[in-house]
Amino acid sequence: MARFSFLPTLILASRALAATVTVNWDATWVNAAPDGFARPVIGINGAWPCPTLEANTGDTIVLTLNNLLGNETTGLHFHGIDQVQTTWMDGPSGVTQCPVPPGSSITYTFVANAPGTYWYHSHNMGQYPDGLRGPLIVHDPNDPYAGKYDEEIVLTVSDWYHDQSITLVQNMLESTNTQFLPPFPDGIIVNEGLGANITFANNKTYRFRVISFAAFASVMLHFDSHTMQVIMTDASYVQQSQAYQLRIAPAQRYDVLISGISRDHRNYPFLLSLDINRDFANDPPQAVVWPHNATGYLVMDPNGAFPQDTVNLWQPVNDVSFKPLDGVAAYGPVAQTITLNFDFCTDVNGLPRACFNGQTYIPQKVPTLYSVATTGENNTNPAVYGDVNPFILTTGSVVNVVVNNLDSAIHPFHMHGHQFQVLDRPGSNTGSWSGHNRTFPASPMRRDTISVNPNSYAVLRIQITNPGVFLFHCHIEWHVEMGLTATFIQSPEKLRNVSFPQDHIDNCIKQGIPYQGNAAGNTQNVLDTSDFVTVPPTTYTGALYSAATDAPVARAARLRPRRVRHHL
Ligand SMILES: *[C@@H]1O[C@H](CO)[C@@H](O)[C@H](O)[C@H]1NC(C)=O
Ligand SMILES: *[C@@H]1O[C@H](CO)[C@@H](O)[C@H](O)[C@H]1NC(C)=O
Ligand SMILES: *[C@@H]1O[C@H](CO)[C@@H](O)[C@H](O)[C@H]1NC(C)=O
Ligand SMILES: *[C@@H]1O[C@H](CO)[C@@H](O)[C@H](O)[C@H]1NC(C)=O
Ligand SMILES: *[C@@H]1O[C@H](CO)[C@@H](O)[C@H](O)[C@H]1NC(C)=O
Ligand SMILES: *[C@@H]1O[C@H](CO)[C@@H](O)[C@H](O)[C@H]1NC(C)=O
Ligand SMILES: *[C@@H]1O[C@H](CO)[C@@H](O)[C@H](O)[C@H]1NC(C)=O
Ligand SMILES: [Cu+2]
Repeated sequence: MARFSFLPTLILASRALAATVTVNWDATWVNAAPDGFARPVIGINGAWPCPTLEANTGDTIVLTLNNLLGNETTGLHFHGIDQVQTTWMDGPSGVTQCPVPPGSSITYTFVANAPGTYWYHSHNMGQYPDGLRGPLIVHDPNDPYAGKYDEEIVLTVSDWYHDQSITLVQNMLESTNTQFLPPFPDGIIVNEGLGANITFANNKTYRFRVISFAAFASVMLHFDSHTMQVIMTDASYVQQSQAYQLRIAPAQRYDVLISGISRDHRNYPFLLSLDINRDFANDPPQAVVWPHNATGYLVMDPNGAFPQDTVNLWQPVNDVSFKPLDGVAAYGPVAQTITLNFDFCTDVNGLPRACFNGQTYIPQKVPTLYSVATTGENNTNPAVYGDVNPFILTTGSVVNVVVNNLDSAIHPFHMHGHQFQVLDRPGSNTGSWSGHNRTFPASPMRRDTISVNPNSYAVLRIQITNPGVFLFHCHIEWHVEMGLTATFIQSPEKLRNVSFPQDHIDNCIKQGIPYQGNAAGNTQNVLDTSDFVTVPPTTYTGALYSAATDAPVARAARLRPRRVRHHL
C-alpha cells in the first residue's frame, strides 16, 4: 500500500516554538508481503511499514524503543542527523551504545537541529533489510523553497530479500565466497510495496522526498514527461537543478520538485530500476544489466490509460555538480588528511572481509564511545580502541577524508555526524588520489552518503566541531558486515568522564557487556591490548548478540560491577 504524506506547509511554517515530539515504539515481528511473498519483518507497534517520524527544525525528539522481538537485539540510528552534543544517541551497536536485548528499552533524545529528509534504521547486526527502517522528516519553518510547491510526497525505494539478514550474512561469510559477493536481492519495492499511485493535479507542484532504504543496489529514477528539479541532496539544500534521471545509492535522499504538466487525460508512469552494475559510469546504456523494475504513476485521470515508462537514456545527473544553496566555501586550511584505501581482503580464517588500509573492522568488547569516556588522558591514543579503524580528529580542525576505492565496483560511503563537502569524485578508473587540488570547487556540494566510482576516489572535507564517535562506512549493509567501517573519534578530550543515560548503560549490564576501560574493558591499564578482539568472528549469529552471551565477556563484566560515573 502506498503511503503518502501530505503536509499543510502553511500551518507548519507558522509554528515558531520548538516542540517535543514523543513517541513510544514497540519493535515486534510481523508478517508482511510487500512484493507478494510473505515473510517475517520487523515492524513498529504491530504494523509494517514502519511509521514516518516527523518534526520541525529545532524540535526535540524523544523516542523510546521497546524491544519485543523476543529473539534478537536491536537499536536505531537516525541517518543524517548530526547528533550535536548527543553522540551517545547516534545508535550503532558496539559504537555509541550496547545493543538493546529482548525485553529491554532504550530512549533516544536528540534535537532535530537541521531540516531535511532523513531516515531511521536499525544499526545492529545487519538488521534493517529485515524491515526496521522508516522516513524521518524534519520540516523547515524557514524553507527557502516555500511557496514553490503545494504538497509533499514521501517516496521510499528499496531492494528486497526473501531470506532474513542473518541467513544472508551467514551464507556470504563463507570461505568459498572468494568473489566477495554480497547476497543479490529478490526484487524492488516502492513505499514498501509494489509501486505507488500518486494523485497528481496539473496545476500543482509537489515536493518529493525520495529515500533509498536499500541494502545493496542503487536505483535509477525517471519520471515520464516530467523533469525533476533537485533542491536537496541528503539533508543539504542545493541551488535548484534539473535532472532527467537520478541514481540513488543506498541511504541517499533527494528532494525534488515536480510540477504537473498541463496535458490531461492520461497518467504518467515513473520507473524505478535496480542497478547493480559494477561500473555504472563507463557503460551508461547497459546500466541496468540485471534489472528489477517498479513502475509508479502520477495519476491525473484514474479512468485514463496507465502506460509503461520507457527509458532510452541511462544518464543520471552527476550529484557532485550541484551547488550548495548557502554558498559555503570549501573549509580550510586543512590540518589533517585521512586516507582510506578500500579493498576486499581475507581474514586469518580465510573468510571474505572488506578492509580499509588492510584492516577490517572488528567489533570490540566495549562500545568505542564508552572507551573514549573512561580511558582518561589516554583516550587520544588510538591504541586503546582496538581494531575498529580508529582515527583521532582534533577539535576545531579541518580534515580531508580521502577514499581510494581499489575495488572494481562502485560503493556508497556514508559518514555519521556530518554533511561532508565533496571536493572531488572523478569517474571510474582514475586511480587513487594524487594529492592535487586542481578540480576542487570553491563552494562544494554537501551530503552524507557519496558513491565512489570503481578504481577511483573521493575527496571529502569536514570540520571538527562536534565531539563524538562517528562511523564512516560503506552503506551496502553486507559490506558493513564484512567490516568496511572506520571510526572517527572527534574531540576525545571533551568526552572524558562524560555520563551516559542510565537506560543505555543498563542494556550493557543486562548482557554482561563491559562499558568502561579500553576495547577489552581493561580499566587498570588501558594500554594493555592483550584481551582485544583481533580475529573477526567465525560464526555469524548477529553481531554483539553472540558476544553478549560469550563467557569471557560476561566474566569480565562480573569483575567490574561499578557503574559509569555520572558527572559531566
Ligand atoms: C526470531 O523470530 C522471528 C519470528 O518468528 C523469526 O522469523 C526470526 O528468524 C527469528 N530470529 C532468530 C535470530 O532466530
Ligand atoms: C495503480 O493503479 C493501476 C490502475 O488502476 C493499477 O493497475 C495498479 O495496480 C495500481 N498500483 C498500485 C501500487 O496500487
Ligand atoms: C487548475 O486551476 C484552475 C484555476 O484555479 C481551476 O479552474 C482548475 O479546475 C484546476 N485544474 C485542476 C485539474 O485542478
Ligand atoms: C526495465 O525497464 C527498462 C527501461 O524501460 C527496460 O529496458 C528493461 O527491459 C526493464 N526490465 C524488465 C525486467 O522489465
Ligand atoms: C592541496 O590542499 C591541501 C590542503 O589545503 C594542501 O595541504 C596541499 O598542499 C595541496 N596540494 C597541492 C598539490 O597543492
Ligand atoms: C575523571 O574521573 C577520574 C576518576 O574519577 C578522575 O580522576 C579524573 O580527574 C576525571 N577527569 C576529568 C577530566 O574530570
Ligand atoms: C595512560 O596509560 C598508562 C598505561 O596504562 C598509564 O601509566 C597512565 O597513567 C595513563 N594515563 C592516564 C592519564 O590515565
Ligand atoms: Cu560497499
